[in-house]
Amino acid sequence: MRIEEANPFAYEFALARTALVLIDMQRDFIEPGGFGETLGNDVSLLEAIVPATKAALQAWRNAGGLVVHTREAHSPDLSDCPPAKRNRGNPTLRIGDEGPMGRILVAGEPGNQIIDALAPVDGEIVIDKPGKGMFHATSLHELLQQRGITHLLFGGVTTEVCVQTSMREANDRGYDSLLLEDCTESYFPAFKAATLDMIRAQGAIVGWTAPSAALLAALNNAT
Ligand code: TIU
Repeated sequence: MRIEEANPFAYEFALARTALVLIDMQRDFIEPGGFGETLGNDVSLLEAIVPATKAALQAWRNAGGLVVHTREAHSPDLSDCPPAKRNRGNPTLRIGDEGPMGRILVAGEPGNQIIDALAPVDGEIVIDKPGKGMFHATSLHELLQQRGITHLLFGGVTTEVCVQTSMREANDRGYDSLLLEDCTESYFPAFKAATLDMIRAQGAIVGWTAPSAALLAALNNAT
């Protein structure tokens, strides 16, 4: 398959070798009362990408593509949360503190669940990651290698933090990655715009970007 409209040039992928990766579409970042809000952010901005992300997920599922969901999640004893991460800044609640949706950024808590609209279904990979990047301290690279995955389509939040970190990690591991422009968002619109630019600069130094409609069209044309 080929996404002609991708930037900085056309992106080619084989369905069987490609995974759709949705980064951290969890209540902690998207709903009030979670980690995103404790850091001082207006979380309402992030909701806007849910319809396009849901449509891309549905089309990808219909095509039979592999789906990966990640969650930024720490174990309840916080043994995988470095003090530097927990203690930085001046949030209203820190990682592990009790908040309105349970303990902040802790696995299994209500706030740590992926939002209902994008909830994983049987057969999809769900990765709890203690870092910003999806390969740090996870088994994801091995799981993708076992399945012969070479290409990754990304959506999720936030663009310049967990999404960009994961794309850079993927780049160094040899994956060809494309970020779906309307399926990712930041609390800072200028940071989203800058991230899209820096990903595709210098001849796709990190990867490609494209609107999700271009992916849907490629999938439609293939059937
Ligand atoms: N704060 C922020 O923009 N993001 C994060 O802390 N994690 C993710 O991006 N998932």
